[in-house]
Amino acid sequence: ELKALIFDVDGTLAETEEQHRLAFNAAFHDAGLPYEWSVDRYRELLGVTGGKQRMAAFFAGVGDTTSPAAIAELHRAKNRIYAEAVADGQVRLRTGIARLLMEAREAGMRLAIATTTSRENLLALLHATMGSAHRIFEVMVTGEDVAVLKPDPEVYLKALTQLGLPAENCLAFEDSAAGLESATRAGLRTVVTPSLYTNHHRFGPAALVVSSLGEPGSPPRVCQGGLAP
Ligand code: XBP
Ligand code: MG
Repeated sequence: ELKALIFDVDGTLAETEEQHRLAFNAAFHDAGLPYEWSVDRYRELLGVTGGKQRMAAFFAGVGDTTSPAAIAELHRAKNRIYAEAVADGQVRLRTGIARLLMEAREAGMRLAIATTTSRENLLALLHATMGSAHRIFEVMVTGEDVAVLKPDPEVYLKALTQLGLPAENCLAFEDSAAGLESATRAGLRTVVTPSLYTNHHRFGPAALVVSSLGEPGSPPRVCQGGLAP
């Protein structure tokens, strides 16, 4: 019996990675660093989950010896820029997400989040896209709440613990191979909606791979709490 849905955030609830990429580049520029990540470069760099870890791997790769403290500060600057763009409405929920969340709630399903990003970035996105309706998520486990990021299963295992449900009563939603691996290793069945930056990944263990969770152009439904289309 299906009792809860657990959602990844970046790439799944919304196409956020382009805004993350632009924010990384703006942070590099503001710090006077000569780096600019192209779309193709960022595609590869996403193999490292976690923005700070991604920066550190990139710096190591180009022989840049910027200190971990300086990398952490750069990442904070990047997140300030990202949050501003999100608050400014630069990111929208992916097709079908708003309707799925509402219909799941109406059907008595519980909703949770399992993400690599920070709580601050998560809340910025949820506030901007669904206002107070983000309270429909009963459980939110972020990258700050785990010792090891995806593809490790920790974030999904924590979400299951907080829901108090076994994996067989839940369904995960992901957009990346690392996310799918994380959910699968937590024992979850997973629906994958590949995103702009992950559509070249392999999704072998997925229960289902679909291009989106709704029909493009389907009319948004207005509901209590103001969930945006
Ligand atoms: C998303 C990520 C994140 C974002 C940037 O993974 O890997 O690192 O790119 O976020 P997932 P931060 O969708 O699997 O959770 O810079 O905040 O880490
Ligand atoms: Mg993702």
